[in-house]
Amino acid sequence: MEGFTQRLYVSSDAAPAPAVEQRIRDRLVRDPAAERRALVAGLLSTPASIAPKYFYDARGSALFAAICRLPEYYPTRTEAAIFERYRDDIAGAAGIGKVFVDLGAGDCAKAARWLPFLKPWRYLGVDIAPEALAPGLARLASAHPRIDVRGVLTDFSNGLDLFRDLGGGAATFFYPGSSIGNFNPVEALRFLQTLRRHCRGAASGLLIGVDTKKDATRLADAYDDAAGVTGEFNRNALAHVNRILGTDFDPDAFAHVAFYNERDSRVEMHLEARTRQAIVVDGITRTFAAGERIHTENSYKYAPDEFAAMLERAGFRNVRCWRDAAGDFGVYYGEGA
Ligand code: AVI
Repeated sequence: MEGFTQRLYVSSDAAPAPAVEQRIRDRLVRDPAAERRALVAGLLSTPASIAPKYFYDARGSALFAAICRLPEYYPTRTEAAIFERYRDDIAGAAGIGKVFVDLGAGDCAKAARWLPFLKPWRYLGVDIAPEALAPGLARLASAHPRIDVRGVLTDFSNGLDLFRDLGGGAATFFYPGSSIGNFNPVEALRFLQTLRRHCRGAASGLLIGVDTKKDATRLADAYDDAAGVTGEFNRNALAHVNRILGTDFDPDAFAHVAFYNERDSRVEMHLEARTRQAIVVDGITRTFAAGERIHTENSYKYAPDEFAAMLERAGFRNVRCWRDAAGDFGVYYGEGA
């Protein structure tokens, strides 16, 4: 069901805070049969694939949080350091008093650091999962009673329509964590164009964090850590698939494989059968030969001039980029024209 629930949401210090559900507009299109069909088709194809969204059940989300703290996984802390160091400068580029749209908000923690600097009149957290978003919104609302705190549940890998949520004014779109890298370049450009269409002139804009192309060994290590956390994260997709399809994958029968594909500028993750595996998928026996792989993720990397050009192709103007001293990660702001 779509729409904020009946009672009007009034943001004022005197009014009681509305319940969390009232702040969240549910736009998730739930079609479990179609999702199941796509998942089965991916497993029965050669090469087989599982979409990366199947990493993120409760255990997978906890493993991803652990990945973000790993010594080898530099993107999260490098981006955070760029934000800390250039916060005033970035806020000066983005401007204050707009709608702050947090794409892939999770528990809203990354965005929370920006609110005192950008002073939005409305915060809009957008995510596919209500579990972290609802408490995150509640925390923000109680810490910032003057901000109109709202959420939208949607899967924006299938497109985005937030026009009704922007209140007709300028907005700052925030898309951190190099999540854009999990789209292929064609999808990424399309998504940036969609964001650009949501912008109301140059007062709106996009603040986005993107991982940079670099030495293949460092990239491979970031996705294949010594403690094996990313391997567990990758294998956990099989446990999640088992629950959805009733299959009997043994996650430990698959090895985690991660490498940088230099030609396509992407880190690839795969699960490789250690021995022959025969899995019944929807009544069909799918045999994986020893050494056969299931492709689970691509994470595209961009040189700063490439990504700035992509933002410009999508229609953003006056693109600026802030980087760490080693040039490992880029934070970009582009004005919506
Ligand atoms: C969520 N996304 C940006 C991460 C990435 O780096 O592509 C997912 C990830 N996969 C393995 N480690 C991190």
